[in-house]
Amino acid sequence: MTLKCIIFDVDGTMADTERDGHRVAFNLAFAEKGLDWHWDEKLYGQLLAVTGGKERIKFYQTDFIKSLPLTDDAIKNVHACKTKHYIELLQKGKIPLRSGVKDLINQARKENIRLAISTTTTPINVSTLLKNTLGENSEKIFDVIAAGDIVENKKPAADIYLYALKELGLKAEECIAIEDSHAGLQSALQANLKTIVTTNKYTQAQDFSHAELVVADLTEITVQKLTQILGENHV
Ligand code: XBP
Ligand code: MG
Repeated sequence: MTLKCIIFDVDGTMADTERDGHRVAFNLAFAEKGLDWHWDEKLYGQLLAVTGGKERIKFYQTDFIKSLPLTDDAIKNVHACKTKHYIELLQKGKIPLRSGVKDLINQARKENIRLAISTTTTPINVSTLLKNTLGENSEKIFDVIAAGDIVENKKPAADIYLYALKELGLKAEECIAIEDSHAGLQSALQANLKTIVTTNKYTQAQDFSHAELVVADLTEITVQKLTQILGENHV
């Protein structure tokens, strides 16, 4: 099969957004909303077991503080405040792309390989990250940006990747997914996508069985390598 599209995850894959981005934004929102919550690096690493910021707040209530001070509407309100703070961090240029991401994107464009995004994060977080790392109109580089609440079930469910494939009009066999976490890998695998994993501090010890390749970053990954991987086990 010819490689037709590379589908990127965002958080932890395109950029190391969690520890110094989302986590900081959550804490700024908690303070602004008068909540005496503080998610330190270690606790946040545990909370990352649940994808989706709103779902993560709910998880913190049920499994950590074991009380439900915030209703679903209140969670939405706190999360909107967090997104505001996260975008400000991105606009200050605080979160660069990870090594190798820009080169791989440029290579794919040169070889007319399509690009897409499948992420759990809120859509405006994606557009702001792209604008502040790849330039004002860089969203147009991606034929499909599948993000956040556009699907009912977040990663590890396959929904976001199945949605992206449908919007792309491509079969899973024509694409490669690039992920950073166990949940993201499961999501891509359940959509029958061959997947490369690029690890980060929060995910390096997770289970990446059935990933085609696990790398520390994308500097070694070329379009040619991805094409080879897609063609392997060619029946
Ligand atoms: C990572 C997530 C997101 C972010 C927070 O998404 O699980 O929820 O942690 O963003 P991915 P929101 O790895 O799929 O890019 O608060 O906007 O959900
Ligand atoms: Mg991720």
